[in-house]
Amino acid sequence: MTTNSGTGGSETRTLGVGMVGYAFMGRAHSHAWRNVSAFFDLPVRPVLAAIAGRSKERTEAAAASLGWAAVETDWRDLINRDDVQIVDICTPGDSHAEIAIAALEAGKHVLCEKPMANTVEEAVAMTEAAERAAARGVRSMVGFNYRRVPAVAFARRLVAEGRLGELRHVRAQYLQDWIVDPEFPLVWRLQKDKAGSGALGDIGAHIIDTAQFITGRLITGVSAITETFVKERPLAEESAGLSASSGAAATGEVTVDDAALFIGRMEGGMLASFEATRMATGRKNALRIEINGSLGSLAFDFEAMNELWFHDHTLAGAEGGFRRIIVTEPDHPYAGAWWPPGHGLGYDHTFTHEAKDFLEAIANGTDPSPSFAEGLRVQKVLAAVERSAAEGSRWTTVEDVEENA
Ligand code: SOE
Repeated sequence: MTTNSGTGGSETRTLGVGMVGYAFMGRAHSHAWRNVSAFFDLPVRPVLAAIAGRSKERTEAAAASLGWAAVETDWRDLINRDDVQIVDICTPGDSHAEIAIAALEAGKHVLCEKPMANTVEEAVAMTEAAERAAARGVRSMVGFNYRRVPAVAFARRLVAEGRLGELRHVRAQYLQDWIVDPEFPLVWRLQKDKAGSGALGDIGAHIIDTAQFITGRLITGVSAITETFVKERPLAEESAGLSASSGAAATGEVTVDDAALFIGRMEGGMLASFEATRMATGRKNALRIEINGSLGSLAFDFEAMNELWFHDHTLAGAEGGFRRIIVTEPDHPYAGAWWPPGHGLGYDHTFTHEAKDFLEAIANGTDPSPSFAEGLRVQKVLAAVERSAAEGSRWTTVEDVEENA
């Protein structure tokens, strides 16, 4: 951590951030690092020190538009910079393990995008590296940003306060439609070697984490089906030039799932159902979750992310029913730092909240959540889903995955 003398004798501690990758997630994270100190009163201030990407030209352009001070074309040079104390990994999953482990060993705090890794083996190695690093005061966290939606964090609070009573059901969905068109190209998210899995790891991981986060219960076993509806797609621009011959449009095989559905059991006797799909026409980013308990229920849909629906089953029947809570009050999680009640937040705020929580944990010397160990647990559920689907929906427990990892 560096200490800079501010004006007027006041001192501001700063932490240099080095980010790897600059596409969608890189842009979202840059925005968060830039504005977090303006809205939250933090013990440390992040500095956008350097950004890494393979193409010098594109990385320089990204640095200029996103506000990064320096550019590296090799992530190894980024993690070795003296002005970088936090490494923020926003690359496809196939590079997470290598970068995260090297950064932790170099003594850098690590924020890693989800899903944490492409395999359980990688996630185990990352978790072991994180535990060794934590013993030296080096922190790590997985970027499950939807935990930081105020309504989701508030749902967890209501559950923890016992307002739902004994928990019985989780019904979770993550519905998108951005690859419905069969002409949509074979981008990295549709390639198993780069992304690990398809809708399952990309968006299914979010609902697994969200369900476990709100309820405080882990998923213990699953029975799953997956499907790839569009099996061949035009090659994406960067690879098309390599294999297109004669003028005929080159296509490639989609090696991941378009949709993954599974039922599961959670700790404490809960039953759960999950659906992750990129083929739900008309649904753009519908992360939805409903939880039913003996004393009430909660329902959330990210497409109306400032709202949480709560049914209090202790009220007389005539007064019962779901009521809408607009989660923008000063005593709602995160909300007080922003606008007056009713002036809603958006997707970008979830990343700002993530940056805030990570910076506070580093400054206060506490372990941030979701830890790499929590990310590993999600990874094991993803593996259980894949294994179950490959074996005709056979019931598969997290323990099965641990035994034959
Ligand atoms: C693409 O499906 C994607 O960008 C995910 O990768 C993100 O994690 C999710 O927040 C939105 O959708």
